[in-house]
Amino acid sequence: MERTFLAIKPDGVQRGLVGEIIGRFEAKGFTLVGMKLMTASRELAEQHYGVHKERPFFAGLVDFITSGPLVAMVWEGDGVVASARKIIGATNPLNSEPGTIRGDLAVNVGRNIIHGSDAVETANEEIRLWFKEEELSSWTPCLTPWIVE
Ligand code: IDP
Ligand code: MG
Repeated sequence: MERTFLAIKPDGVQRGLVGEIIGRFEAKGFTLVGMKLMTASRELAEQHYGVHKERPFFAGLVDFITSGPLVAMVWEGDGVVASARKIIGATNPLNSEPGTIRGDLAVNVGRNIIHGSDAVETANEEIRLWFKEEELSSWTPCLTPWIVE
């Protein structure tokens, strides 16, 4: 089953939006298979955002993402990687459509409250980076037959 890595960034945690954000993925019908509140080390943040290391915002991004607790999560479901990106919205919240998490809850690209993996392969790498296998639970919600035929 397809899985994606999502993280409610320190701004989302500080703003008290954890429940609101998780609720959107629950209500959609995806399955939560891993979750932890943690403060990321610089090493972890630099690895996670390694693809951006030459960008001018990289140092500030690492400072920000390590500045306090975030909520790291793994969600499961058919098509969850691309669907979660749509639910999250465009990177710059001023361009994110209303109805998306960033479109509804954020205004600044450096404070866009949530991360979501951008492809299945990236998702698998990010899940391995952030979680140990034993931290993930494979389970079938009892509502599944009412959500997936
Ligand atoms: P994504 O989070 O929508 O996948 P990416 O382009 O992968 O967006 O950028 C990773 C993160 O880096 C963004 O979510 C945002 O927090 C930050 N970021 C991207 N572009 C900028 C920028 O121009 N200024 C400040 N931060 C940026
Ligand atoms: Mg990205």
